[in-house]
Amino acid sequence: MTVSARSTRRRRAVLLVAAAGLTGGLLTAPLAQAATATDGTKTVATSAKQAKAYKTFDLAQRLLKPASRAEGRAAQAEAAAAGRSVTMVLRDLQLQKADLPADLRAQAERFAGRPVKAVAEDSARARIHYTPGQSPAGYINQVKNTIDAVHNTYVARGYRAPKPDGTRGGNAKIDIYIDTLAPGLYGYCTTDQPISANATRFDVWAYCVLDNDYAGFPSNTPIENMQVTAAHEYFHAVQFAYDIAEDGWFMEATAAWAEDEIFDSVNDNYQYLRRSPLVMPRYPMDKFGGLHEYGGWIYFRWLSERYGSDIVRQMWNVADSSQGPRKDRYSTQAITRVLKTKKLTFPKAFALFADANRRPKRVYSEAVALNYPTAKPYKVATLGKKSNKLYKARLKHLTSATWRFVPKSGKKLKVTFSLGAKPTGPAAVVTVYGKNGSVKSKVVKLNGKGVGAAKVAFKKTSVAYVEVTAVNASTRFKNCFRKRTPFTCSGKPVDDNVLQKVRVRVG
Ligand SMILES: [Ca+2]
Ligand SMILES: [Ca+2]
Ligand SMILES: [Ca+2]
Ligand SMILES: [Ca+2]
Repeated sequence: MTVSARSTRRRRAVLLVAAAGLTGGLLTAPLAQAATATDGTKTVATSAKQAKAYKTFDLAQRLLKPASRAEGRAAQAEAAAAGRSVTMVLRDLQLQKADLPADLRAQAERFAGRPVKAVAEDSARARIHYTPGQSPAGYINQVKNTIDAVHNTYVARGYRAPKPDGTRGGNAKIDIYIDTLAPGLYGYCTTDQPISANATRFDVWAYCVLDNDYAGFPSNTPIENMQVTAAHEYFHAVQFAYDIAEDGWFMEATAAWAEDEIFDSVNDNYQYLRRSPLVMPRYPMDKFGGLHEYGGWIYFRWLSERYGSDIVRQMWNVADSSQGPRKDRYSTQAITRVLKTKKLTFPKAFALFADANRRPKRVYSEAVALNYPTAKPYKVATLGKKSNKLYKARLKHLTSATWRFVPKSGKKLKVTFSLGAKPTGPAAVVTVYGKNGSVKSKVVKLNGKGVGAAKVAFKKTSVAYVEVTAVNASTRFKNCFRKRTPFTCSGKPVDDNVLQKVRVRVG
């Protein structure tokens, strides 16, 4: 198989995956068949493919141009339940457009196209389009200043600027349209750069739409909502200059992470921690849907606080598609590559992250102020002298389990591990929480079979408890870009439910 054929297939599959889970109300079999008939030139067209494209079309239409407030709210709930931001729905629409019949394609261009506005004014970095009288006094200047500041911050940090769009919107600057969005919609960035069905590079320009006033949103001030939307959405515009077809969880998690990099005091991304590895450690970190892909921002925050925030830019550089399929990597490949430059394997870093999440208030800079949540341990047991117990778990990929052992008697706790062979991504950390507030962690050395041991203090006079955290940090996926899964590379995880055994003995 040639590289370009592989790439073509992979991207086509991505687009199908992206729409999985949506329930398009208008979708019917006859429509899908009609699409097939209209689009007779496509050799690879299938009704399943067109059905996906039609679902995306349907959801995008109800999100952007709802027939009623109720329909708009229902569409937003549907998109949110499937974990889809408007930006991601429109990305999928753009990537799937070739699968729509010509009349629907034309309709999509009308409802998802650039809004038409009376006035255009340039800021240093962007062109702002608006209708006079639709926004509060001073708002347009605030948008100009915000977009310029956001743009300058990303570029100063070494990110690519959004790609020039020729003369669309009047000049090559990125266009920001101020529109009266459907209630509940914060804004979005999308592209109208054509992407052919057999494209192998996915670096495209962007344009963005922001609300006219951000009035009536449940939390934060209108200006804060404009700022945090600009930071998040403009980061998508930056991502598009690398790879608009990158893994969805990686796009959303790093965009939610970026909100804090620009407007650290707004903390809108705090709400997603409920759907993050902090609170749900046994839910695969890369699983797209149900807002979990936003919750993944905490992983990039942990990496940033530990290794500096440039680490995320380094990862996007590796994920870049603009040099073609031979250099293009997907999310976990890019992360692994960059971690290696920090002398870390993916499993070791994931185990350190999982262990750190046991005590967020001692780890994350904002955890005390914002009251970051923590998960309960997987299991808690009190152990005394001569205790000898075996614990088992079957973890999915990119998840962890933590056992907490409380001393009743004895001096030392010996923990032996058998976590599965090295390619299945095992790693473990043992942490002793002292009664005086001390915390001592050690990464367990595992051999090629995933076998290892650790011995730690366990006297009840000085030790409050010991926590043993084991991870399945497998990043092996089968049939990348061919399966329709919500995981990395839309592939099938290879190492889910590997048996992991932890034996504890008190001496
Ligand atoms: Ca432009
Ligand atoms: Ca509004
Ligand atoms: Ca913050
Ligand atoms: Ca990529």
